[in-house]
Amino acid sequence: MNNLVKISRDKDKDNDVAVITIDNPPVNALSPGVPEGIWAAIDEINSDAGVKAAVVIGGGRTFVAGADIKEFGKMTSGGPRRSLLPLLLRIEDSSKPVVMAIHGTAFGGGLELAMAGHYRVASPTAQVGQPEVKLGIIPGAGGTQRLPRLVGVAKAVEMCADGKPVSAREAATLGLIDRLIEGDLQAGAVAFAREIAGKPAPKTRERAEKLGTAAENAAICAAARETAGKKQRGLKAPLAAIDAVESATRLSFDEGCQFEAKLFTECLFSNQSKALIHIFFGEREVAKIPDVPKETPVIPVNRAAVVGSGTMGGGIAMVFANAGIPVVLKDVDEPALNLGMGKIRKNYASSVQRGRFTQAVMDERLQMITPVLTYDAFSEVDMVVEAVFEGMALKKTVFADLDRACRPGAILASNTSTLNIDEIAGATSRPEAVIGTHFFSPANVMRLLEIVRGKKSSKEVIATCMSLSKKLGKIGVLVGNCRGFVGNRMFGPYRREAQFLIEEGAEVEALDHALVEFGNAMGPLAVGDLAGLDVGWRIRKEYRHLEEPGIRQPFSEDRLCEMGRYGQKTGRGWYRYDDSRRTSVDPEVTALLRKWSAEAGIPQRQISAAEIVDRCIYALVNEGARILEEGYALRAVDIDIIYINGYGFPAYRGGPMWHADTVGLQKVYQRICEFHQQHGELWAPAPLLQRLAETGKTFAEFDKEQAAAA
Ligand code: 3H9
Repeated sequence: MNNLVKISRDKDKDNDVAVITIDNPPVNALSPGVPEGIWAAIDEINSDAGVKAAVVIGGGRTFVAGADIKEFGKMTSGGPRRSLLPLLLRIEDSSKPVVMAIHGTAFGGGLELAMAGHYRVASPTAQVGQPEVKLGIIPGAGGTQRLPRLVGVAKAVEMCADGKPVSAREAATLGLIDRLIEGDLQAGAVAFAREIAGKPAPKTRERAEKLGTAAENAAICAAARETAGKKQRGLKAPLAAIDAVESATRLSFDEGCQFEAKLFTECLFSNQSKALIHIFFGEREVAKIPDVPKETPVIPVNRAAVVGSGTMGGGIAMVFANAGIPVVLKDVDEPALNLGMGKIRKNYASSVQRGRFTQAVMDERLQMITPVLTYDAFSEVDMVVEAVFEGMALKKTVFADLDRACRPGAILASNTSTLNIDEIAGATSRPEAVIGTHFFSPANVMRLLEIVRGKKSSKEVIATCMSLSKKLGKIGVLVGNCRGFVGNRMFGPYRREAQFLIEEGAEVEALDHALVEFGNAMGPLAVGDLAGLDVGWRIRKEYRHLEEPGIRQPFSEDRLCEMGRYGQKTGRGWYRYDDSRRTSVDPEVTALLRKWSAEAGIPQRQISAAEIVDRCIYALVNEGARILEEGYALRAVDIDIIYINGYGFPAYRGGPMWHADTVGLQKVYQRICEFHQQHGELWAPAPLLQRLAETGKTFAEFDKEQAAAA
């Protein structure tokens, strides 16, 4: 044993149950030393005649949350399997029965450890799961072999392929948990251990009653492969996980473990796994703001308000209501407010219909939203999010009103997606209370929240918004106040290149297809149609005076807008849509594009999918590098998190900056230099990219250097 694993005796009179406590905060990961400590504890109880049974429990807030992910990058072969697999056999072969006592989470290697015990008991609030696919790997310590033996092949395939946890209650009905323990888990587990002591101890690896027939399993696995192909398009690990679970039904336990090991190792050393692990840590890193320490006081947000009940405002009101925060929703007149509330009701009703939650939950959430026409109730709220039309004059009027209506100390946030937060703050007498909270559409679904720091936003206001984002189920990323902030500023060059390519001869559908094949959720033109082409058109008109003369500008989208083709909402945009929103290529657009390009004198040519991807994705990378150097994003990983959670960038590529690192920055830089020569100044390489490429460094190394210097 060591300081990570402790052994003690239960306190009651018999003193015959040993309690093995794993104590490796914060989540009891199976870091080096933990498997060794458990092994020594199992040896000790086996050689102690006074011990009849043992309980393994996690110290602190959880059982074991899995293998130590930080160790994965250091692995040269096989990873933590080498210490875990033999340990699990050792536990299963223990002559004294071992009861695993689960609270918090038993994830990944944690659940694999639990399944090697002879029995499992759990607190009703615990969760168990094999989330490895989310890290681009599969269970590697026998999970794909023991889980189907306990819960059957269908459930094991589901749990290993989609990675979602199941509650302890469900696990109990599945046979994965033997008893739920209300109250003191350790006391309940010890009592349970005493009940089973002396009885035959079942070894999971020797059980076969739930493995089913080959024919049943073939159909289950085929259906799972089809689902994974659609829902986790492009990801390799879910398919490997299905193969591994299926092997349990045709191979012996030992052979199945060897097969699992081969697939685990292939996944562990893949680019997909490296990218997904980068995202796992990145999602936690973005919460760390160098000059806003963890201890910064936060303002309790118990009541909120939203101004504007349009698509965004209504969605934001739902976000507060869903998190249990009462919210007043204001609009200018009855018809607008009724329309907004109607949309919210429809939205909730469709969730009830799909079985996401019950009618009672819907009613409760609706009651949290109070529609209002005046600012009277605003004196009671702790935070307001303004979500009116995107225009500076209107925003300033609203903020001046808020300044009068809200109590001192309330946070005044704007959902602007492009406008200057400092200028908006200037309309109030309290710029320190003003901040941007840029939600993404649909606000109640998308995880990203860009939190825009104004020059005078106070640290308390920043800390509150960062911590609130978690409560609202969002991932908050702090960004600086530049035009379009981080996400939309990068999206500009990306969509610009998409239009240029179309104007140079690429087909509408071929362009979107190339980027969907790359892994993006949707192509840029289809995204434009979904969001409404008129949104960008209005913004471009507002900023037209800033365009530099003599620099090529795309024109096709503006022309479509001039014709009233705004996208899905008008039935026509880049594509044509029928009443049920089925999409088809519009020959009229193809003809118009050829005509407009000929008039503009743009030579037409065949454009490959590879060029489409390079032009669009490297436009993101180049702008991302500028943003990073100018300090509007704190880290390259922040940009990656923004793109994955707000713009449908494939997580298995790790975000645009990580993707560029993976391709190699020299290669990316060279390609950008070629585009610079061919297409002019818009492609001038970002100085940071040039510097990193020339010194053989990566964006990830840049992040590390910046952190070390801070
Ligand atoms: C695996 O097990 C493979 C097996 O098949 C074995 C193969 C041989 N390792 O999320 P939080 C850190 S793969 C290292 O903010 P929460 C995390 O980075 C693994 N570190 O807390 C953070 O650090 P910091 C399968 C880990 O309460 C701190 O702990 N398991 C690990 O919101 C707190 O984390 C998983 O995929 C880890 N395994 O959520 C589970 N886990 O404070 C991954 C966390 O420095 N973990 N950290 O930023 C989770 O899902 C959540 O952390 C959990 C707690 C739900 C457990």
